Amino acid sequence: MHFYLPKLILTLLLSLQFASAHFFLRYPAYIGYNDLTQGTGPCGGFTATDRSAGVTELTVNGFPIGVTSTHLGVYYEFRAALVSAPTTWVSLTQMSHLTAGGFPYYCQPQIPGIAAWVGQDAILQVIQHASDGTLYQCAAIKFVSGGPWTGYTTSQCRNSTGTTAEWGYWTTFTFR
Ligand SMILES: *[C@@H]1O[C@H](CO)[C@@H](O)[C@H](O)[C@H]1NC(C)=O
Ligand SMILES: [Cu+2]
Repeated sequence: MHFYLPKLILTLLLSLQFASAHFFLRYPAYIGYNDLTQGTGPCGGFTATDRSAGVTELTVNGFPIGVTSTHLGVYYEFRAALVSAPTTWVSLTQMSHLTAGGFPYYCQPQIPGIAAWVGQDAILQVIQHASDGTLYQCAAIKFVSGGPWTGYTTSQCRNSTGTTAEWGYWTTFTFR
């Protein structure tokens, strides 16, 4: 029976890790998601310049960022970098503080792009400041002219009932 105890513990640990789940991008498509490495910047353990999961074209005059999250009351940062300068991150908005709801769905439907980057290979980064740390997701993107794009589906962009948020700059975070 000695052999069963380690296996049971391993199974329990794996299910706990799965249950923690953090957050992931619904739109645009992420470069990669790994619960165990999500705290590693800039892209949660994945290479920022990786284009292998596909490139999403985002209208520069407005596009959605939609996430699924297991955390309440978090702060989000939405940033972008060029593939040619993948460590220079530019904020697309102020920080977004979810004051209610946002679990499990949160979407900001009109994030502004960077007009000077239209046509260039770029990276979108979403940072979630959560009770269990700073978590990262990235997407391989390219800004295109036009927008705001409103043709998204609810599986790409939706809010949970009662979601409220405020924009601002915060240097200290209060977690729930
Ligand atoms: C989700 O809720 C936030 C906060 O109220 C709001 O700014 C945003 O527009 C909502 N998203 C959608 C898709 O309605
Ligand atoms: Cu978490």
